[in-house]
Amino acid sequence: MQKDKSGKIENVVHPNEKLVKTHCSYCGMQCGMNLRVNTVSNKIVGVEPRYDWPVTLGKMCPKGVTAYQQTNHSDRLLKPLIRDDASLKGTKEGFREASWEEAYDLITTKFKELQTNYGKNSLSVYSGVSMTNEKCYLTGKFARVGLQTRYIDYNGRFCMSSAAGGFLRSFGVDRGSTLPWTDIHETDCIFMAGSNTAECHPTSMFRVWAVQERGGYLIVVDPRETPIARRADVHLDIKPGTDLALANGILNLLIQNNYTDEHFIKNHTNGFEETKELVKLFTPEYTSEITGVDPEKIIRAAELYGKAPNAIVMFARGIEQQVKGVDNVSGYTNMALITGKIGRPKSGVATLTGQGNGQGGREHGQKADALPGYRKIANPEHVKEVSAFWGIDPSEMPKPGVSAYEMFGLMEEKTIRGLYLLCSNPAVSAPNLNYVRKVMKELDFMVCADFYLSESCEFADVVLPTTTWSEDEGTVTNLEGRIIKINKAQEPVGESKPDWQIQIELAERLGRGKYFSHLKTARDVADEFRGASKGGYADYFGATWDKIDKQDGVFWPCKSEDDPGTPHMFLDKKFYHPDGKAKICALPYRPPAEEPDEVYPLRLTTGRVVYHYLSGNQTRRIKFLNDMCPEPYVEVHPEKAMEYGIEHDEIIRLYTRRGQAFYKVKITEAIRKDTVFVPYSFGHDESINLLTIDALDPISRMPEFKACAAQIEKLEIKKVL
Ligand SMILES: Nc1nc2c(c(=O)[nH]1)N[C@H]1C(S)=C(S)[C@@H](COP(=O)(O)OP(=O)(O)OC[C@H]3O[C@@H](n4cnc5c(=O)[nH]c(N)nc54)[C@H](O)[C@@H]3O)O[C@H]1N2
Ligand SMILES: Nc1nc2c(c(=O)[nH]1)N[C@H]1C(S)=C(S)[C@@H](COP(=O)(O)OP(=O)(O)OC[C@H]3O[C@@H](n4cnc5c(=O)[nH]c(N)nc54)[C@H](O)[C@@H]3O)O[C@H]1N2
Ligand code: SF4
Ligand SMILES: [Mo]
Repeated sequence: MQKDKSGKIENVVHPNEKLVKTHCSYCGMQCGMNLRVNTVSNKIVGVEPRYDWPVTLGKMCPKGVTAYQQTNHSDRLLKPLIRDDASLKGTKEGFREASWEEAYDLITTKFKELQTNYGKNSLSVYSGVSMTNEKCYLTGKFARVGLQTRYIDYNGRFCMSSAAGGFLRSFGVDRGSTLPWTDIHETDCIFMAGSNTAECHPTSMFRVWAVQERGGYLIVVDPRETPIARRADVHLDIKPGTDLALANGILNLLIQNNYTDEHFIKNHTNGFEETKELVKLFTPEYTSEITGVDPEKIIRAAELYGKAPNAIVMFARGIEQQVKGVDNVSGYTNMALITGKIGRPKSGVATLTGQGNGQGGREHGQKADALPGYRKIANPEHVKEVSAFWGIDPSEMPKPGVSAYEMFGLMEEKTIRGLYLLCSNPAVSAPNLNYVRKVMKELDFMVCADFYLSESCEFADVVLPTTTWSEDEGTVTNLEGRIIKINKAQEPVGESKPDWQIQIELAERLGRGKYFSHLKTARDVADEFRGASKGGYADYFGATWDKIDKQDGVFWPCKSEDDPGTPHMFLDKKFYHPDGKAKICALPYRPPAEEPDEVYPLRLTTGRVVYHYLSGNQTRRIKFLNDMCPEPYVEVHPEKAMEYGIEHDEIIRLYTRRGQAFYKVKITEAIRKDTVFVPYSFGHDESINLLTIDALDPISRMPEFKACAAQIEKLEIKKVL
């Protein structure tokens, strides 16, 4: 780093190196980075932050600064793998290297065989959103036009689907943030629920701290005293799974104390009166009874939010991964709608989108019910539009499928017999893993595309080596709704290929080449993809790569070449429901699917640590990150530890109705006494998802990762892990 004459920070370019402008491979922040590429070896050798990237201004977290080490890592899959010995399914053993031709031949034969014997819908696609928009779009087309199956869904079901459901209900549109991140530090109050922001979106923190430094306020809702909770003005230390009661309690106080915006409510919303009636029940005392939060704190939080001239309601998986995740989202969104703190700069609502392309990846047809541009398969007009674009007859468009977790149910009953898994590691990340692993093992035929041999690859018959984000180009939509450009820094390692290329080559072999063969480059896919989104409400048509480059990204909707995009949503106070009004939702409280009882008296919640990413398949291979956090642990409050007679670092058995695992105890005051927490980024016997519950939200079909009943057993004979 160096400063130019005006004091602006600039990146240094080292001799024999070039910098390739791109973004981090991991979370929805998509921090700006330059990959350093040696111009002699043409290999990635390091990283420098991008000081000129307006969202993150040169900031990066420990995962980001080591992300470049993925590309040339010795664990990279260099050639396709074929399993000859089916009895070894579920282990790393029994694979041999093969050529692409052999792998394609086997996949084509098996897929055709299954579809001939059991129908088109016997195949399924399970995808992820660490991929570019172009790849996500093509995966949807590959499933519906290439494989002609209705069964496609993706890992956003475990991640963003409750936020999506809540926003669709409240606003009629699902863009994760109603305002750009560059507004955050200028607001007067942040209400942050169920987000461990400092560990999961660390490069947002300078904007959050700036609010407090300017005299504004920070309210945090979390059962744990996370780093952001520690510095909050009010920390509402909630019992896991009870957010809806808290949201209703706060709404009641906002109404009783006249913090409402009558004009906004009357002209731009529906549903206020019913909601007002419903939340009357939620006095501070009653709310406290359900949530375990001190009533005084609830009153203080409502007052701070109510009084703030501008405020932003933010949330993440803590409130969304519940059986009432959609209701929680609408419940907290109600706060902004009744106070009119939305549809203007510095005020609004935002979910902290999880994966790198968690936003874009849910808009372009990888969801069981969706087509490009966020169109709906259940809508005949939408089917007509997309069919015409793809050149198929509307009658050929498969019907809506089922959600990611529900696909395992169909696999168990043999409705689905074949799986093409890409960009996800459900053998670690799905709930109730004993069941999921058993079902994956029993599949007739499974393909897994990844760049490392993940725990899920262990169940595959064929493993296909894909490229990392640094070996291909395309666009990603960050947590603001800003479409940004990922650039290629290096040629693919070994024989790995980008996912889009693999799908085109497979479609050709399956006899569906006429719908795919015109696509030769990532740019061709990008141009088709922009066209496919045109006219949908997630319209990317005007977001050309040139414009993205010139404008530091383009916020959707962006409908035409001369449309600059939409950083702030609803500035015209027009919501996307047919009458242009937002919906204030009256939402009765209901408890989590499983409440603690005598046998399972603890509340188990799960989540993340700063050093690992999701299932950990990428970050557990990076030495620095693994050194910092080599194994999972269970957080227990000191009083609870005393009750069980267990000590720090002692290994205990943690169990629920579904499974068990052994963890080291981490005694910490930064958790509620009735709650235990385990990070989920670890495989095999260490996976906390062996214990989690598979209860789903009725609307989003999101599993309740954040709350179930558990028990600890102190081991008589000390165990060494
Ligand atoms: N370091 C790191 N960063 C990441 C990721 C990662 O794996 N590692 N993953 C990315 C992805 S895909 C995602 S989805 C995001 C997730 O980002 P977050 O949602 O911030 O992460 P989590 O740890 O899942 O959960 C957040 C918090 O919810 C709290 N919580 C648990 N139960 C409840 C509850 O009932 N109510 C409330 N209010 N809070 C509760 C937990 O104590 C936890 O502190 O992070 C992204 N960033
Ligand atoms: N208990 C518990 N479980 C959870 C959660 C929780 O909070 N608690 N959170 C849930 C959430 S929010 C999420 S997002 C899920 C995520 O869970 P997963 O979907 O399993 O996420 P990843 O670990 O990112 O898996 C992505 C896999 O694809 C590979 N990969 C990365 N990029 C590409 C690519 O471009 N192409 C291909 N083909 N492969 C690629 C990676 O190496 C990795 O093996 O976990 C969910 N599970
Ligand atoms: S905050 Fe997210 S995008 Fe930024 S460096 Fe860390 S993991 Fe990467
Ligand atoms: Mo996520």
